[in-house]
Amino acid sequence: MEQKPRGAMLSRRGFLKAAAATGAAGFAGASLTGIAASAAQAEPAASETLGFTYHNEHCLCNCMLQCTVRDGRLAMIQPRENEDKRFQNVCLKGISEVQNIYGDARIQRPMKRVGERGSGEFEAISWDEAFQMIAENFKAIQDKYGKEALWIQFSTEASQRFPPLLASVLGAQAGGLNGYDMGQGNGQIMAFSPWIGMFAQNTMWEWPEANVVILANTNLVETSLTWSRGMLDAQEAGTKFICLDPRFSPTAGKADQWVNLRAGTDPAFFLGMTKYILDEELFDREHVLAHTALPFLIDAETGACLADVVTGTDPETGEPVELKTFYMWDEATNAAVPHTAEGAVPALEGEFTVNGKRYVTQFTRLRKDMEPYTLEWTAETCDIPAEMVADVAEQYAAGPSIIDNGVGGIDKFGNNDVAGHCYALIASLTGNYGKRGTGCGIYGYHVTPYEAALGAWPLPEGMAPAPSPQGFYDVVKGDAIHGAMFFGDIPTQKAANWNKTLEWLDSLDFVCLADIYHSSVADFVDLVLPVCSKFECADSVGGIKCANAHILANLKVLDPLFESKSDFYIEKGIAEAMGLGDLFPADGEEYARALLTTDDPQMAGFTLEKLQEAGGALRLIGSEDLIAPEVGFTYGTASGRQEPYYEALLEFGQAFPAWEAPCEAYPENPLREKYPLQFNQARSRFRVHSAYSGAKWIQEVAEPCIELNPADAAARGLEDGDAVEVFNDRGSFRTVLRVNEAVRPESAFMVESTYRQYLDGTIMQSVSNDTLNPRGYALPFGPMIPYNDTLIEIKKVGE
Ligand SMILES: Nc1nc2c(c(=O)[nH]1)N[C@H]1C(S)=C(S)[C@@H](COP(=O)(O)OP(=O)(O)OC[C@H]3O[C@@H](n4cnc5c(=O)[nH]c(N)nc54)[C@H](O)[C@@H]3O)O[C@H]1N2
Ligand SMILES: Nc1nc2c(c(=O)[nH]1)N[C@H]1C(S)=C(S)[C@@H](COP(=O)(O)OP(=O)(O)OC[C@H]3O[C@@H](n4cnc5c(=O)[nH]c(N)nc54)[C@H](O)[C@@H]3O)O[C@H]1N2
Ligand code: SF4
Ligand SMILES: [Mo]
Repeated sequence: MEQKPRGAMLSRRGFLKAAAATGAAGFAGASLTGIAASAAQAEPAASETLGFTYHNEHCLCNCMLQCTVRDGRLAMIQPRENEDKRFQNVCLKGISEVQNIYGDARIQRPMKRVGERGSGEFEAISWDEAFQMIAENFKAIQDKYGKEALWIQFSTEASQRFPPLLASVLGAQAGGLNGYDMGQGNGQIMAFSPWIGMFAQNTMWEWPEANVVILANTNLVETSLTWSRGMLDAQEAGTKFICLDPRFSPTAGKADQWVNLRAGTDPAFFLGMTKYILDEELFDREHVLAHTALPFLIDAETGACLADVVTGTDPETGEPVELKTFYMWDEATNAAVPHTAEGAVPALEGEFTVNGKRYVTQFTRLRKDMEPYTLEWTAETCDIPAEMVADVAEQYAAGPSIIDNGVGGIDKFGNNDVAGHCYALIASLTGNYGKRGTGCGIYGYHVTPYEAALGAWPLPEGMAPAPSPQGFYDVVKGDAIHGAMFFGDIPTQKAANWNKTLEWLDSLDFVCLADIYHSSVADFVDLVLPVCSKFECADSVGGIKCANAHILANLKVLDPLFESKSDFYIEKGIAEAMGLGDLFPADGEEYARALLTTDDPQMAGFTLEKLQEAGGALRLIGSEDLIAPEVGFTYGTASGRQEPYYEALLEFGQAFPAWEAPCEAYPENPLREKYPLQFNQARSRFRVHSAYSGAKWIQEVAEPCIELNPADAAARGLEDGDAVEVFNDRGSFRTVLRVNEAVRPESAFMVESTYRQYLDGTIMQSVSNDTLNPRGYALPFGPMIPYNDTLIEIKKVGE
């Protein structure tokens, strides 16, 4: 998941909160004792040592691990003792690392491609040769085409140890917008102020204060594995969970109510709820008048807001800002008055004439815009009973209610922002935003309100990556890039339609991959480099990060296995070969100390030694309370109110959210005759994206497969266990079929991103849709890749 907005939002608040906490003792001392006690209990034998590290970021858990090394080999993983049991976690994947890090899927040495792209023919070379080869190619490309013609991108998981430096040092492009995970955020963000609105502003620990939590597009119990306790605890406290999912997911199984809507129709469901809430007068009139822009006047014809604009100064940044005064209709004086006018009696609905022009309130327009979305229309569009829509609307409106959206499902459809916009609208309308037990956004990931501001490694002034105006999804469609280095498999993941991406890869002068595992793209690059896992370091420390209200250290458990090196030493090796090695820290310790040098009071007195003594984790000072401060009713929007009417989107017909069908996977698409199945792709508790695809113990319980409803399998003469080909006009891949009633008819389900060696040499991304919604470019996080907005057909291999 993209982290920038979360950091940007949390660092300020976390900072303020820490500053306010006086004399609160950190957890560090206490956890020290805990670690010592647990180590004593474990009574390591003479040949055993204990080491500590943190684990995956991209399962959203960052578990702190205690690792036992026996006779030089990783032998046991346990959760690190923690005073706060919410942070004492491990899962099957973590435990099974004792097998996985030695597993077959590890890249073991630098390898240069000698055969055709995709042939998998490589020859081992030395690190010196590898660094020389990279240096020569990088230099040639940058000399010929300019510095920015080189693309150096880290996958999220690969960037979790030391912050990357190489793209800055070389002035290369480092990757622009994400293209995933932020689609619903695109639609929510503007209602509650810039840079707030993608992640919920409060945390899941507040869920017990809600009567209802709607889980939309999230399979929380698998994709926020260790935080699913937040759901179960709230359920025990009486909170009701309603899960919207076309599939009977594990989360739907744990929820109190399941809405099995058709994929891609979440906006329709919420629009139907909104119309019902308006018709039945279930909205919160007082809240709407006091805290939203819905009473504001807009031009009855054009929809433009009646407003005065002046330029003021942002009190925090000192930057000039546009300040807007909107107008409401005051029923006391029968005149338009500024929205800030004291003592006004604003009209919620109606048409009024101001200076000879006709104006209506936003609310009046809302009623009109929602007219098409009757219960019957909603029921038909979502393929669910009309009563279900009315029932969920009543429960939600009664409140206090929360919408927890994940970033799967609709986020991977062309109409994702409309869904997010719907959440913002319905929350504003029913008073379910601002007060305790209410809210919307992503909760599964962001489980604490704290984020510390780590220090940085100082580079010479102005040394930064080249501006990267495009996301990877656009770069692969152009010819601006001539060489690339990927830390982690970017190409098969960050763009849909693999065959097009492959054409782009073929057009490059040089491509290099640094990865721990033999991920799918490995066979298509010129040079493959072995990276060590988070259990292995050349120095005593290999990474420092902030997560889960702690500063975490990736401490040495083992020396790097095989011939692997850390990403840091690979970057440094390349820089040295290019004569730029002096710009890098000498070693891990020096980098770690730079990151721990900060004036953030939450980290006061934190040193590498203290982290080592404490078993690789120190609780941020003043971070005991995981419930965020009440969100309240003042926002950074133009009016300071909740603003679910997006004037900026008038040109797209989306000032209020309006139904828009998915771009490919909609029922009436004539393409359905050829490709009748919608392709639902999600994540699972058995993997972290592609990671663990090659883990033997995991493979025993979770082999890659595509799942079909029994009716769809029977209609194609397919049986459980058949080898199948999945295809459309973009491409195809092969896998095994499993029949599962949990899958909605007319769709197929698969966990994304298995390595191609487990898909008979094919790539799942071959079929996915790369058509971007042009509106995306006008939205804060850019366009999103509609992976799930994909139609496919399935047949037996060889038929
Ligand atoms: N274990 C593990 N955890 C992870 C990850 C991982 O790889 N492994 N990856 C992390 C990352 S980067 C992400 S993006 C998150 C994603 O995690 P989530 O936000 O939970 O998203 P998904 O798992 O993609 O899909 C969630 C559910 O949406 C359902 N769905 C599909 N289409 C629709 C639809 O149109 N409407 C609705 N309402 N539901 C639909 C799917 O059936 C699925 O059950 O997980 C994170 N957590
Ligand atoms: N078809 C389809 N495609 C999708 C999605 C989908 O639903 N369907 N989902 C999208 C989403 S939401 C996301 S977040 C992305 C995620 O997909 P990825 O970007 O692949 O996920 P990550 O877990 O960030 O990165 C994984 C890669 O980094 C490597 N890696 C792990 N740790 C390290 C390390 O320390 N160093 C180095 N050098 N490499 C390391 C792994 O082996 C793997 O190659 O996929 C997107 N792509
Ligand atoms: S993979 Fe498992 S052990 Fe590792 S961080 Fe995620 S939940 Fe924790
Ligand atoms: Mo993601």
